[in-house]
Amino acid sequence: MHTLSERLTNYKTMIEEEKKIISNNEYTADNIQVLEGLEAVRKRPAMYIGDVNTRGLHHLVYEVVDNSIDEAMGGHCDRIEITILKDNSISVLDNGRGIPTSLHKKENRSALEVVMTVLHAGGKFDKGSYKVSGGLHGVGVSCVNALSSHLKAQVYREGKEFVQEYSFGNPLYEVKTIGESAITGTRITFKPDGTIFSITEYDYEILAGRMRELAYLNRGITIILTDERGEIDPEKYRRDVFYSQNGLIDFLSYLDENREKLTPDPIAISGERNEVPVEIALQYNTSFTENLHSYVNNINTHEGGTHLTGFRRALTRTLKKYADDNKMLEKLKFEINGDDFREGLTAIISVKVPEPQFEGQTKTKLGNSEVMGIVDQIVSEHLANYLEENPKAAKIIVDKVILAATARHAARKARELVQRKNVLSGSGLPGKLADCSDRNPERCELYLVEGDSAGGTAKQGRDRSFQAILPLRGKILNVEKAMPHKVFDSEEIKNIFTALGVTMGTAEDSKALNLEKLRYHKVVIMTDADIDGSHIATLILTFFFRHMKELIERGYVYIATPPLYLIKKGKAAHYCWSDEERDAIVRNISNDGTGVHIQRYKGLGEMNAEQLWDTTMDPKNRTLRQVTIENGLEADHVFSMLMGDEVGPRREFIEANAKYANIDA
Ligand code: 0RA
Repeated sequence: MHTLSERLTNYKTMIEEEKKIISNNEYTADNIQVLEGLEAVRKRPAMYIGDVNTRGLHHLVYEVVDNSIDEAMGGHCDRIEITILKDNSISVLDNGRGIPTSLHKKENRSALEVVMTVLHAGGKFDKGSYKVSGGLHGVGVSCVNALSSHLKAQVYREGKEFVQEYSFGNPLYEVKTIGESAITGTRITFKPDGTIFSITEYDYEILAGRMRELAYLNRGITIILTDERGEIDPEKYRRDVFYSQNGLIDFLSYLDENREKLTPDPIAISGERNEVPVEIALQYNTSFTENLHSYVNNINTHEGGTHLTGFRRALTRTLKKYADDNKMLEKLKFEINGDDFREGLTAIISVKVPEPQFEGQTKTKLGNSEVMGIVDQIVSEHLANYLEENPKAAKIIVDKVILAATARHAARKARELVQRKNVLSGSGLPGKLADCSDRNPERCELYLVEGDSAGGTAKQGRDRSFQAILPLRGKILNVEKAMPHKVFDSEEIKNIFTALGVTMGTAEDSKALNLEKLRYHKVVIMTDADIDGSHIATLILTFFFRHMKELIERGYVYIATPPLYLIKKGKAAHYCWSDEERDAIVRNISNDGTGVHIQRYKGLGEMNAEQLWDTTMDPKNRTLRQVTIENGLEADHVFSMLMGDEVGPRREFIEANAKYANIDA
């Protein structure tokens, strides 16, 4: 394992490698960039941290915290404090050994300065040096320095406090000793460069989500997040302490908090082969969704990869063998397939790989082929033992698998019936759809509208060249709770599928959407601006999240925002979307408060076609909220909570988020 400390000693070798490459005449543009140092990061920041928007801004924090996590994984540190300061600077303090400040012989300057100002990882010359935790790009703290208008490094070590400050990555003075210290550790405080980032305000929830995840993935570390903006009174600072004693097992209970467990205890698997430690927690619940989360070096591998394949194979093979050996499948009249073994399964898979190869569109798919066999072997062994030792739980799990296979069989029949009917009914489009005339999906919009009456208004108000309307009757099916084949029975859901032009996923592979024939690139959910309306919007979103996730991932799903008030004085009319806006307008247009008429829109039905067009559908005036999945874990947690059995938390959440604010979290 190569932590920052080892990287420092590797540094000499890296320089020598660079020289070798230069003398071999392989001096390409890429290599020059590395040699140029931090200037390269400022020139092309997105290449190093992904983007210069919200994601990149938060990535800076992860990059710094990762170094402290590395120190903790080496057993030198157990506490990390992250503070958002008043001016949106970030301070990260750990109680590790402190970054060495002694003279780096080769460089003839302090090791601290080398760490802070020399670009290490991510390039060719970084072979063999990896970070166990590692941000997505693993670019190191020098990148953060390059992208900060100001950074201060404080080191507590050898009984002293050392300090060095930088401006845009350049040291302002040599490392100096400024006093004594009874503690050891490192504090990095930085202010992201406002000329590079389009957004400079930190989002507490985004940081909290990642810190919670890190605490679960690295048991025993206390991670404290504090927000010092806002309140003047320090007692009221927002603050969370993330700590997990049992790691992935705790993570699992958090994820499945709102699901009903099938067996009382989760299954924990851990082992190590060829310097690849593997840790897994899994548990079956009564839901019908498969919920797998995988990590490599603390990075969420959204696109899966070899570790996940190894896990799936071992799970299927081991469970199948156990069921066969115990003659539990004899009465079954049809084949069981891999998906059946994962219905209602929540699992977290965390591996540490010395030299991870990341592939895929978002570079979150593990490519190292050796990892597949390692995970497969460890899972097979542990799971086989578990099943032998826990026959009661084993029986419950196998019964669940049989139920899944049976339901899948029923679903296929239902789907075939639907498709046959569609072929018979001509165009195949739902009768309730008022389609648009344009046929270019990139220009076309489909409005999913709550209720026939609002649907009628929308049909009159729309621009029929590019806007299509599909009215939905009342509450659509709660896919979180319904058996999978019910999804194919639901009239409203069938209509959504057929209007969109995508084939309904097979139950064997419900996630393989065929978007080639997608007829609209904007799908707009339009419901009343009240609790019922937000519940309906959430039902529709849950359906998209579970059955058409790709639509959300591509940014095709939106929520319309009808106004809350119409304010009239004489002939002048103003719409407003919040109470504050209403008050401001009333103050503006009336000196005496007389002659002002305020209408509160309770539903879309209270607007006429022209008003609906003006406020909510006209691309020139409307505000559409794009639905995104920033954090798949949090999204899953929210949906399982909103749509699950527990009524209490749902009500609270919906009331607190009446504008659906957290659904696009
Ligand atoms: C290299 C060597 C040593 C500590 C660290 C790096 C270190 C780096 C960071 C970054 C954030 N927090 C950190 N804590 C420690 C120590 C080597 C030794 O003392 O022998």
